[in-house]
Amino acid sequence: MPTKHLRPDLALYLVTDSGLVPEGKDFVEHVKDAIRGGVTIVQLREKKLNTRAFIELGRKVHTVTKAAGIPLLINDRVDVALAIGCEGVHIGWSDCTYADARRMLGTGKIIGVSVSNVEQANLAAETGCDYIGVGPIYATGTKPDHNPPLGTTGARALLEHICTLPGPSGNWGRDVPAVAIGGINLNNIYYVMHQSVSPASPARKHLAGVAVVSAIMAASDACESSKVLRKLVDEVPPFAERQHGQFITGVDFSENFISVLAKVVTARPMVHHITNNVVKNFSANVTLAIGASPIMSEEISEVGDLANHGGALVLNMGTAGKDAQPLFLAAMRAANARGNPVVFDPVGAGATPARLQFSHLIVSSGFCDVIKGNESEIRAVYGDSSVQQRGVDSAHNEAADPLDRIRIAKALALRERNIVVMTGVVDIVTDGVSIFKLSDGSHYQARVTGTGCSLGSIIAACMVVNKERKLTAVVAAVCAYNAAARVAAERKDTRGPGSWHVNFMDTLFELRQTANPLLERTPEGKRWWELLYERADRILV
Ligand code: 3NM
Repeated sequence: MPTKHLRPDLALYLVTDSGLVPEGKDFVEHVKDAIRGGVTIVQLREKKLNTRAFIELGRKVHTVTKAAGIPLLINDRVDVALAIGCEGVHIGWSDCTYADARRMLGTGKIIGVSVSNVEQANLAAETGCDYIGVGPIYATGTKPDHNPPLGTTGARALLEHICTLPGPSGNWGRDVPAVAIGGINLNNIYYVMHQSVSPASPARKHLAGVAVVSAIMAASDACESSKVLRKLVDEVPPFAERQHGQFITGVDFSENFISVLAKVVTARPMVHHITNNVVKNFSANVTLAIGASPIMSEEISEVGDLANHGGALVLNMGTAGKDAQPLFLAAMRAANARGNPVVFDPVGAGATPARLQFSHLIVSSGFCDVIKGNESEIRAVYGDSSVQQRGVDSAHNEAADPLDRIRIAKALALRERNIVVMTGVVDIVTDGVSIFKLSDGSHYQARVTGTGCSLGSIIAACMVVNKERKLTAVVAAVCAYNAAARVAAERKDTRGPGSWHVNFMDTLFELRQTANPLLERTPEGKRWWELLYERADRILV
């Protein structure tokens, strides 16, 4: 085999398990079909075969892979690889050592190593192996004795660590191709590929591809499954089509944000809400007032059809119990698959372990374009263990450390590659690169239930009509909401929360026709919005 295989294409890496092939299918034909579908490298992993049978099977598979011009590796068994004369081996930490494998195979063969944690990464770096398999990303029944799952967050942290390891070449960690493995299938490839890398990290490391066993071996049509998987690996996910974290200048922002509300009226986007019982009516009315179209369905069988309308999705876990999880996940995945913006409101995430777990499940199972919450909720989603909320109100005192609020919002946005809205007396909106500090609205917002949750509705509607500039859309939405709250509070006929509520709705309705209040200054002469920092590298927090 030519040496090009020393830098193998790991885009779709098939690891075999003949025990999973559907009844009536021939194993070698199944592998051949998978290669026709787009598999770029094969690892023969057969734990139950004796040596002779393993070699015989290996020879047959090698004929197929050679014909296709792709490498064949053998799991664990260097002797089998030598007997077949294939392109290399993959080893774990109970198999023969890298040094022994290299001595036996020589320099012209590929040796890949499994990496599940920092210790193994450090050891793998010392070997200078040709590629690494990082996993398991998710729990999997295919390897019952697997290490604890990393999730996309754990994988990202591990990849960033690997990126910094010099290894024998000095650049080993940056250059070594990494493939993710464990529980990967067509429902989660997008997230694995997209969220395991943080674009703003100085030590970012992209995955070279994914490795799968059951998603291909157990498929009734290996060619078709491989085609779909390969397409998902190669494609930019619909939810990530627009570049995240572009610098926004004050001028760029001013020129675009006023038009956002007008576009909502023209396009009348649908906003599918899965929200809490307390605010359904209010949120539906806010959505109507700004000119968008609300739907409050909680029917799991129609999430795909609703997503086909191309609107946005609001997920608010305010009163959601464990039973609601499948609905939340199905709706999020349907929206993600179509690139519809998703706003996640982790209500009370820091209040109980069940809510915390729910919020982490949502964030790790899909892509939320916006995570909107008060300081305690954002801290909880970020993983700050000092958070203990009482009820759903924030337990944090904003004045205590305003820079720390910004630091957390920015860190979460960078980690999730999305936009974070941290509400409070001062609202922070950031994509991790540009950071906006937004003027407060009215004290009535804290006195009328649903005002926090319904902010998600307007954010969602504005993003649908401004997908190219999501951050501008989100800032415009929050500005408009706060401006309406303030203008309503200042009306002469506002006597308390009840009349404010009515006037707030009217003001939102008026804003959609003329966004003029947003062009004016607040009564203190401030702008409604203030661009705090324009570039992440200039941010000291
Ligand atoms: N190695 P499936 S997980 C072979 O974490 C293997 O190193 C793993 O199977 C690791 O794609 C795994 O069916 C099994 O989940 C992956």
